[in-house]
Amino acid sequence: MTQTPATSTRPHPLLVSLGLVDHPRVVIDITGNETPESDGIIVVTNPSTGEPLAGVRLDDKDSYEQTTARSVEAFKKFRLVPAPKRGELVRRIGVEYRNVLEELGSLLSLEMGKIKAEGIGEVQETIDIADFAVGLSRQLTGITMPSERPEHTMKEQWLPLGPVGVITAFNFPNAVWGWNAMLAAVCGDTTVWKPSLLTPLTAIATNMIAEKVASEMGFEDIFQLVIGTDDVVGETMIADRRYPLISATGSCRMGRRVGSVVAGRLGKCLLELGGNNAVIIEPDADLDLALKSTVFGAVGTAGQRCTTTRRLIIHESIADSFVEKIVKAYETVNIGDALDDSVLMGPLINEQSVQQFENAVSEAVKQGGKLMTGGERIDGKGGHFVKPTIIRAPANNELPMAYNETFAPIMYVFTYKTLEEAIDMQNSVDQGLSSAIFTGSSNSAQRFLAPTGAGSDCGIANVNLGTSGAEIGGAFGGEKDTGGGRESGSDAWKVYMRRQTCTINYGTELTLAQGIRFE
Ligand code: UN1
Repeated sequence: MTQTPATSTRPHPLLVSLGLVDHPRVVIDITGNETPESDGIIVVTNPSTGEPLAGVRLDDKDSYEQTTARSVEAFKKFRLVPAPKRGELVRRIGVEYRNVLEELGSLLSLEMGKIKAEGIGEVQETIDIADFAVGLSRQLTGITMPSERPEHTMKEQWLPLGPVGVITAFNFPNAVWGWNAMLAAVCGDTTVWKPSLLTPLTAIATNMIAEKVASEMGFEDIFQLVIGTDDVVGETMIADRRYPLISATGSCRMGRRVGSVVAGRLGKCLLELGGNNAVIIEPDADLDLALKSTVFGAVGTAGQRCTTTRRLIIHESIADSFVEKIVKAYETVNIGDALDDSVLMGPLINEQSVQQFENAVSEAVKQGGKLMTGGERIDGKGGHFVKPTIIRAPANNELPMAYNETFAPIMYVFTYKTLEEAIDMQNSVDQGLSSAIFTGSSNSAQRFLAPTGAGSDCGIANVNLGTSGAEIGGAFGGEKDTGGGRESGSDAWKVYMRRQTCTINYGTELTLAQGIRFE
């Protein structure tokens, strides 16, 4: 852990108003020298200023064990509660988040560095999924099917699954838990959440609210947290058979590890991993719309969404003029403290991210990429700021660096002649999360969405809107190295339940399937 200076004696007002200063995990008086190894405390810093915010006490193997055991016991009771009543719990949680929307969103921005509008938007996303889950609590429906046997009926029912282990990344420290925990709760499951060590304060504040509502309704230990290192907590959790489902969001490298360990014990995994998302722009597109959407997709959250637009694939006839416009737009982006209302782009999460950004830029330029704007860190502001960056691939479109997902605001530009070539280029990366096309032609839009599967190979495919900012009502996730999981809306709830096929004989005869006679 890097050393940070001591906190000022006064905690940040948001830590006071959200009750974090009184939380047993939160340590306000820190020296800045604490490390997870020596003291079991991690120091959380504000990425906009580099200043420490507070210390957070970490779990060890014993406390992990106690939390998991409590979750198992709580599940046994919670599954007995009727699903619409579980929906009532989630409804009340949604109300509580509405009451602290601005404060919790601001804390998220303070700790993670996304601008306040996005911080508040993220908490809104949790409120939205809570509302969705409330309705769902009366719609966890199975189907019936005709039996081939006389006087028999068949049906499917969906049953609570068990404690769900939820592992989340720093970039969505509230909503990704919300997607999982709100659905899991109406499905009758308990949740144990392992948040990123870069954003534990948002996790503590978020979970504390859900926990309080649950306890008030007599449902203790439904929502719990384990905060710890990957070695101590992460590895133990993914190998733990008491979690029938591990839902993990993060890098492809992390997903490979989680996927293989959970598969090794034949558990279920829901993986939402990296993206290398592209926008295709056709010559007949509404270019103003394409411009605004692409800037939001590439620069929003300082390029730290899994849905960030990382590649622009533009028709050669409009490439020069469009790139000129987008470079101009980039140069007007106000960069600064995430909590300053006039700012459009906040910092990267830490110094390591800034270094990864710098390495990616210099590597891409070495490979023949042309730096159109940005490409450098901004010194003198205290935080981890970089300039939003556009790098144009050489005329032969060969730029190996563009195959990597760098969690930073770098967009690579490629050109094409035919739509087929553009779609191939888009699909040529390892990941398959989000994709978009801007076009005025319904023919091109349909080819991009072709039901044959010959269009976009991503889990998300948009027409005339960008790659990021999905609504909660649809299933969220992607194919290939993105991990194949689906969270949030549509029928994503099914992964939090187990399916049971039930055949009932209401007659008195034994009739065997497949016409087998056994007399
Ligand atoms: C993520 O970056 O892990 O579609 C999630 C979006 C957001 C969720 C992003 N609703 O950009």
